[in-house]
Amino acid sequence: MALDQDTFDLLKDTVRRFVRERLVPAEDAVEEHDDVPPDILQDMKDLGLCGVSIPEEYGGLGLSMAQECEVAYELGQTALAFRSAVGTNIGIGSQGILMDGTPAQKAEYLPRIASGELIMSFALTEPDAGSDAASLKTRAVADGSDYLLSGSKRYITNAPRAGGFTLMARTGGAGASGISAFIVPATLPGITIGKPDRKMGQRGTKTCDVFLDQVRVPAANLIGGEPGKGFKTAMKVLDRGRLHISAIACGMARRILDVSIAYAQNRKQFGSRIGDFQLVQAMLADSQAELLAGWALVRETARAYDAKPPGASDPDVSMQASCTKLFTTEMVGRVADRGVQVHGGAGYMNEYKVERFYRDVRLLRLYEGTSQIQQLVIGKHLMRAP
Ligand code: COS
Repeated sequence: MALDQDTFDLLKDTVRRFVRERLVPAEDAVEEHDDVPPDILQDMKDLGLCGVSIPEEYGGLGLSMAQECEVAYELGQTALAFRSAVGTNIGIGSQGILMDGTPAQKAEYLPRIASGELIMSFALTEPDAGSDAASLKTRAVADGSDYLLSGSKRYITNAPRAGGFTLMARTGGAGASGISAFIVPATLPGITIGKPDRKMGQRGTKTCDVFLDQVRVPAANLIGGEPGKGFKTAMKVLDRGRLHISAIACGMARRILDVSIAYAQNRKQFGSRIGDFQLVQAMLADSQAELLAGWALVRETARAYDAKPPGASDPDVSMQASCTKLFTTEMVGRVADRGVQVHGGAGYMNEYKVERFYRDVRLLRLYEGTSQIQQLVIGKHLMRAP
């Protein structure tokens, strides 16, 4: 699946202009009100951003992973809350249905997710199951032609905005093979949305707990129609998500570098622009080199991702996706740290964008698998090699 090159070039150009002309000027409002203005969210939906990863037959734009990463790179160059508002529809909320859903599930949900009419969240994490996702406790007990779901989910991105959840629950015994994935409409009786989380950064992104108390979900909403497949679905979704986050990390590194260069060109000390001092140039140069390396890695891994059969998992590609997330999210952390350093004392002041971005990028090393989980995935893969 891929959009033809000419149409894609047009789309990318439109997104780039939209980011510069519409989103960047709204960054301060997002920070101040801790929300994405509804008219901007609507514009993002109208641009088709909720459906970039969904095939055209279901109303999406049908981008390849490589093309999606190019779009994510553009979206990464502004407050990360904008990307987050549509990010679960693009990735972790929709892809389980696309990869493993039945034809009826795809036909029912994907068009509404692609248009943004339905905001879909991904509910895997729980209070006692974060990195150790296979230990999740939310139970789904068969009851006639339904399942009854009870448990709690934590830090669920977009839950306050969501019309539905791709939700992992335990239908069988302990471990990964006892987990199933469900499509759970947010309006079902027994679902309670918790208070919005107060976070270090990324103001305007919405996360909270989701509680389920004997929520009656039709068996028809079991993704793929077969229990016990949910953990693998979640892992495949995360492989893809990790690449998307990597592209976002590179986009944000680009933005931080741009604001740091602009500052170094304007700020004068000792009678010169600070950017004329070699010690400042060294910081900018390190960030530029690391950004180029990270972005090349994203493009190469996205190419490998697109080369495998759609929806299939390939341990080599999973390992590469983990390498890419590990490198790029750690890289943007270093770029942000240097960005603050280039700004000197001003970099610690919240009227400078770099202070905000420094806090915002910290999350990238945590969600969709911490850096340490990426190291584990890579290490395990290497130790399996013959
Ligand atoms: N694609 C498809 N299948 C996968 C897979 C992948 N990327 N990764 C693992 N699996 C399969 C394994 O092949 C195994 O299947 P079999 O039992 O048939 O062999 C099964 O899933 C269990 O895998 P494994 O034993 O490796 O699972 P672990 O419990 O050791 O967990 C980690 C693996 C730690 C990698 C996983 O729990 C993880 O990614 N944790 C982080 C969760 C996360 O990212 N949370 C963020 C939430 S969204 S913000």
